[in-house]
Amino acid sequence: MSASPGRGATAPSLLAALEGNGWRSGAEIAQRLGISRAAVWKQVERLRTRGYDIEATAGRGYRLVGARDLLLPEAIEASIPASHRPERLCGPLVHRDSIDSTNLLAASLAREGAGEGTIVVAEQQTAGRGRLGRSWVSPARVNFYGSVVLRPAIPPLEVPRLTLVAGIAVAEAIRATTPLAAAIKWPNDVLLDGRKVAGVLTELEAEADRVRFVIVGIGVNLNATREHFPPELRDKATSLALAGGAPVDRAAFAAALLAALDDAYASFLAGGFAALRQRYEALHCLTGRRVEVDGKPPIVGTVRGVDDDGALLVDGAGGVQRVVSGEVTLTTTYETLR
Ligand code: BT5
Repeated sequence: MSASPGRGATAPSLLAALEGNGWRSGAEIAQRLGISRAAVWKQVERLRTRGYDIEATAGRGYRLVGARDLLLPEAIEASIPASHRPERLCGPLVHRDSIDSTNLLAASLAREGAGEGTIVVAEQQTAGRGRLGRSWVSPARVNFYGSVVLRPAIPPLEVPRLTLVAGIAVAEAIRATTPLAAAIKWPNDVLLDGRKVAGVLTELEAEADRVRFVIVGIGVNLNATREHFPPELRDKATSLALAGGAPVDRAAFAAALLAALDDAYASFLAGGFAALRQRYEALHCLTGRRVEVDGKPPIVGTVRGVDDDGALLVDGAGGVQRVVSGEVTLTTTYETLR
């Protein structure tokens, strides 16, 4: 994924060569990677500066002592199954230890010409953003924060559908990597037992009828504890570890998420949201629920699902109405959402 067009063409990484916690001689690694022993040493140094603890002993070689579970491109790539060849999200994969917002860096890279499939991930965000000026709590080294650059040939009005596409990918990745029944709350929340575990922020730069680029930003709480959330969020937010009781391998989750997003995005490009509607409905937890959608006037009614354009169908006093944007609240309690 790093600099090559397809993951299949990516050279084997040093991390992959060190996998398994045993000693590997410099000569063995050099041969496997097709590089010199001096180059192996350089790569070891590079990984060390990026948080990996690699022992080096004369006569024995190198040993990976304990990767501090980071979202490094090498670690994410090593977790992607060989059977998954990305169609669109082929990288490069840019990693930052700390950043204001992955969406902002992805947008500036896109303005400088970064291609579709460029991915930015960070260990921490100092100004993580939600929708409408809200913020996204982004503590260091426990969660996933990532943004992808997309350049779809669709009218700007259809871009909000990509939020739903990303929601499918998040919920499917959670279901694929944990026993947890993640559900989507239209349009952009992913919930576990009614608590928010992930959010999607889709932003675009466009001319009147042409999209220049779209940034799809995804935040997923992985190993955050209650203490990582401010008090006002502790009953509304959760993480995979909090809900499932087991810590999550963050790089492996990132790999599953990127593969699911690549897959859902390819279906979207081929058949529009209509091609994904059933997948969305299967994960959507509002259908059949009484809701209120803010607006003037607010719409109150029972959710009948989503249509082929991704609009929420709300059956209220005036018949079924299509909702294309707005905040949806349940008229029953939030905690009952599953
Ligand atoms: C979202 O906004 O749900 C979109 C979140 C997108 C975050 C990603 S992280 C990578 C990329 N870079 C960014 O800067 N952003 C994206 P919204 O629907 O407006 O929800 C925001 C609300 O969710 C806040 O007002 C809080 O109530 C709640 N919230 C904030 N941080 C949270 C967290 N970590 N987990 C759960 N809920 C949170």
